[in-house]
Amino acid sequence: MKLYTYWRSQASFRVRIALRLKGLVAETIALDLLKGDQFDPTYRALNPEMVVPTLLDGDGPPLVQSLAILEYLEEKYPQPPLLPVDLRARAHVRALAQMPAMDAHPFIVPRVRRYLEQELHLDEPARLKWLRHWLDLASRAIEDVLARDPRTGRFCCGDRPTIADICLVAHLTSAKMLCDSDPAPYPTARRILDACMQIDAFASEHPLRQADAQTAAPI
Ligand SMILES: N[C@@H](CCC(=O)N[C@@H](CS)C(=O)NCC(=O)O)C(=O)O
Repeated sequence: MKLYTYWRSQASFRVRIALRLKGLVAETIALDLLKGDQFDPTYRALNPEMVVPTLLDGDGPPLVQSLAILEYLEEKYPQPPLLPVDLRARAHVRALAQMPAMDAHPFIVPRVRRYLEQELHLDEPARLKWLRHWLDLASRAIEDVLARDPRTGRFCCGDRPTIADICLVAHLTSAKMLCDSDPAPYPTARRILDACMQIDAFASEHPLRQADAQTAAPI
């Protein structure tokens, strides 16, 4: 397996955690999104959206879109499971995963930040305000769901990590790194983040522990 990744990428972080939880090892190929490696024609042939992650597994076509990759890994390598058994609980976990991944993350990706800066000429404080707004809005909604749902346990749904936890950890980590957003106002989400970070698959794939983070330009 080969994984095209970027140290600070929230979507790549999701896939790195899932691979580790499943005990799978992928060779990682780091792209520098700030330098524009994603626009290289060779990479574009693999991933026409010019985004990371892309996963190559065997000779088949490239796998793209992190949530689709998580579902692919779940179906191909079912142990340990990253979705609960109960049908309603599966929908609940998928919904919790989609809240940050689909309703917040698209607002904060590099191409949107570039557009705000280069086309709309927003200064850095205004761009940070934008990031905080969308990230905190999702954190608030996720906290409200987690705090009131009886299925919330040590993790987002019960006592083993699922794709909801993967997406929550990636979201809160991005919020901290990109705009110093503090998880303290979201106590349930923060408690789950702490529980996840005690698991090696989460901790060892943290963006700051990636080899390409060491050589990266300051944020
Ligand atoms: N929905 C996609 C998002 C992919 C995405 O936007 N990735 C970002 C990094 S987290 C990226 O590669 N951005 C490149 C750019 O915006 O130029 C997924 O979950 O895989």
